[in-house]
Amino acid sequence: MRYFKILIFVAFSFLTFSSFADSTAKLKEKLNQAIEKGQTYFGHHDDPVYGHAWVDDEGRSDVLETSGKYPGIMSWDLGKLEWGDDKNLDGVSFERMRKEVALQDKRGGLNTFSWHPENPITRKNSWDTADKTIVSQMVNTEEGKVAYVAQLDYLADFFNSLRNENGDKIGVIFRPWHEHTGSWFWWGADNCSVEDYIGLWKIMRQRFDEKGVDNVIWAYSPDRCLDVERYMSRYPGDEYVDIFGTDVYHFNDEAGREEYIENALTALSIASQEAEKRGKLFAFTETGLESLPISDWFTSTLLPILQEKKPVYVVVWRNAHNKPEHFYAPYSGHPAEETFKEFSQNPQILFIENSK
Ligand code: BMA
Repeated sequence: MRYFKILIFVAFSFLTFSSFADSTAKLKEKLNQAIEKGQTYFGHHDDPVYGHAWVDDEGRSDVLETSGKYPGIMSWDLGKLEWGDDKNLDGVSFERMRKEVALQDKRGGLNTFSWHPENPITRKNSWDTADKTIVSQMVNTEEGKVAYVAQLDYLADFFNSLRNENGDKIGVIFRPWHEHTGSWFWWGADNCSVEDYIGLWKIMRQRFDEKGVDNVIWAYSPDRCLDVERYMSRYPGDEYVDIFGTDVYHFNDEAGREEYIENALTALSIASQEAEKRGKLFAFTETGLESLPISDWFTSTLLPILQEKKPVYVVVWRNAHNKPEHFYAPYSGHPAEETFKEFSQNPQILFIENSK
C-alpha cells in the first residue's frame, strides 16, 4: 500500500511536471531555434485587433496589409484585467485577445504580454505617480497585499485560460512591471524602494504558482539603461527571469537617429551580456519611431541594430485607431510601406505567413 501511494505520488508529480514542461518548453524551444539560426521574431502590439483608422475587423492587420505576413510575435496588454473588466485600457476585449492568442499560436507565432495596471490602493492609472507609498502598501501591509493578490487572480485565471484547440495551455511571455528604471509609472525607480519593487515580483510569482499558472515565461524589461548597474539595480533574481529585455524608443526623427542607434546597441549589449552569463535569452522588448517620419526606418535604422545584436524578438508599439499620429508600423499607403516589406523579407527577421 505504501509503495502504491509512492507510485501514485510519483506519477502525479510527473504529470504535473510534464504539463509544466509542455507549454513553456515548446515556447523555449522555438525561441532557442531562432537564436541558433540568428533570427529575430518581429512583433507588433495589438496587431490584429485594430490599426491605423480601423478597429475590430477580424482578419485585418496593418502588418499583414503592408508586408503580406503576420508579425512573428503578437504583443498584448492586460491593463484593466486587474478589476475583471471585459476590455483592456486601450479598448481590446479580453475575449478577443484570448482568441487571437490561440490563432497566433496556431499559425506558429508567439505571444507576449505587458501590464499597465491601475494600482489596487487608490485605483489611479499606471502613470499616476503622486502617491509614493503604493508599492510599499501592496508589499508590506496586509490590506495592500490582499488587494494586490485579488488583482493577480484575474491575471492568473486569464493565463490559465489561454488554450489551443486541443485544450492544452499555450505558452506565452509575460513582462510585468516594465520600464521600472524610469519613474513615469507608480512602480518606477523614484516611486518605490528596490526591495518593495522586487516584492511585487515575489508576490506575483507565489500567487501564480498557487493558482497553477505554468504556461508563462518571464521577461525583465528596464527602459533605456546605458550602464549595467542601472540595468540590474532592481533585478528580481534569476529564479524570476527567463528573458532579459530592454525598451528603447527613437525620438526626434532624423536628428535623434544616431543617439537611438547608440542607445539601443548599448542597452542590448547589456541585456545580452547579463543573459549570456546565466544561459538565458535577451530581447528588444519595446521600440519604435512614432509616425515613421523616416520612411526607410525599418531597413536603415532598426535592421542594422538587429543584425548586430540578434535579440530573439523585437516589438514595435501599437497603431492606434483613434490617434492618427500614434503608430509604429506602417499601414497600407504609408510611405514606409515599401521598405517595411523589404525588412519583412530579410531571412533574419521572422514574420508568419498568412495561412488563409
Ligand atoms: C502607451 C500609449 C498609450 C497606451 C499605453 C498602453 O505607450 O500607446 O496610448 O494606452 O501605451 O498600451
